Amino acid sequence: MKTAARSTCPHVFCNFYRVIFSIVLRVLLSPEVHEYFPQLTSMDQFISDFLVGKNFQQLATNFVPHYTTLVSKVGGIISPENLDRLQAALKEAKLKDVADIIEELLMAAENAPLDVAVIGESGTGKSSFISALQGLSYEEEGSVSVGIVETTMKKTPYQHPKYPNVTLWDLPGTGTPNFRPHEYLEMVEFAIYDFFIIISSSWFSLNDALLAKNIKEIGKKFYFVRTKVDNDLYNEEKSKPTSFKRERVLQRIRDNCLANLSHIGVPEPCIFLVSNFDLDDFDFPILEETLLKELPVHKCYTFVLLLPNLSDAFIKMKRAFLKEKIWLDALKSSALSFIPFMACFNGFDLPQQEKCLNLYQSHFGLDEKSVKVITEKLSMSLEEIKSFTKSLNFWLLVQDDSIADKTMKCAECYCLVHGGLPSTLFQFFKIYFLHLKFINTVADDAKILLHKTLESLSLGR
Ligand SMILES: Nc1nc2c(ncn2[C@@H]2O[C@H](COP(=O)(O)OP(=O)(O)O)[C@@H](O)[C@H]2O)c(=O)[nH]1
Ligand SMILES: [Mg+2]
Repeated sequence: MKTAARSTCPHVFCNFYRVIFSIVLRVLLSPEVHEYFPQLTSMDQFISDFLVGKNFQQLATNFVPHYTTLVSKVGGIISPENLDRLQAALKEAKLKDVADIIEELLMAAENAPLDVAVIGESGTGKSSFISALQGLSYEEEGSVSVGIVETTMKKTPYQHPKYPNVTLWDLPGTGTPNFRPHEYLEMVEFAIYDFFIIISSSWFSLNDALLAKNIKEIGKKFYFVRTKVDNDLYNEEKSKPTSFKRERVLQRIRDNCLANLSHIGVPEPCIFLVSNFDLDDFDFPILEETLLKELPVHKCYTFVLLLPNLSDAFIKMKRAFLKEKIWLDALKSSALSFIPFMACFNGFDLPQQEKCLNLYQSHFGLDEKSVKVITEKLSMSLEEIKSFTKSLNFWLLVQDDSIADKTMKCAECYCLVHGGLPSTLFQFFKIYFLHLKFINTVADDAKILLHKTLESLSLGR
């Protein structure tokens, strides 16, 4: 939520409106009506208590246990050290510090550059892997050229189409007989990459192992990705139709790669089997989860957003990160609201809200362009898709009763203590709950569409 000047303050809130507002509140909050009100989550309650100006010492004590329930299993935007900083500032009611720390963390998370190096011989599936990470099909404009034999020794950057701070680097192969890993890493400017992915579609070579050792020595992470396992399965099934067992074939590939890499000197290599044509199958989801666990905290937000919606678990993870961001933004605005003359709350502006919804749709692959691709995949019209989803209708979301109900509930808490509520604060709660509604609905729809797509794929197989 962007900040804008706070136009009204509690002290100058017009008496007339205060009386009217209290009457409306009393009616709305009568026990009969109250029963139907949706419950606030503990995080919503935290924001509400914060704005009321409750005991900050107590809020500081509650902060970390509350925060851990908010984030996904791979963690959140805030590292343990920064959690301590925030908690300390809260405890001493240093609200400007609270706002500054949150601002710093959000800026770092949103602007963190991510540079991924992809290395492998020509033909192993590097370009296909990069396209897959970009979420682009081969035919799409801006996608990487697949099936082109490399003739240069240059590295090629591919900027992610949705997230400009993410660059996927196609690095030249390591296939020369007198390969010198040290010189190679110097040539490709190893320091700029967050991690290296070494790709092979058959055996990993001695050069790959030498490279891995050198990458480790310079303190960077590497992962081995064995592509085209769909081909191996297909060939094996064709050649041994009666004894074919999918898991056994995959285990054999994994064991072979492990034995081969250990033999050429890579201790405990991390190997992921993938098919660039079928990312939700095989080890691609585990690869992404592993990368997330090992990335520095401030880079996780960027990485999570770029992940395609391959499974319920990934959609859940994206939802958790985005909800955390909304919550931190709200906490920052709340902290600033205590500081005189500080701009803190946005007005409720419908076009602005629609833009926000569009952004969340884009994060979950439900933007106009992606929905068009889905309609083609499912052989459905846009109207049919809209009949079982909710997030494609902005007005339906804005007019949702639960947002007004939750806003009233927070307003009640504030009014009980202060006797009235500035209109800017009312709008703040409305925007906060609306954004949470956007995320939950878009994520639910992403799940529904994922399942429909998987169903239609399995029927077509
Ligand atoms: N079956 C299968 N084919 C793949 C896979 N990845 C790439 N390919 C095909 O392998 C060929 C070479 O792929 P490309 O991405 O251009 O490899 P690069 O030279 O390493 O960039 C192309 O025909 C791709 O369609 C995969 O996982 N499975
Ligand atoms: Mg290529």
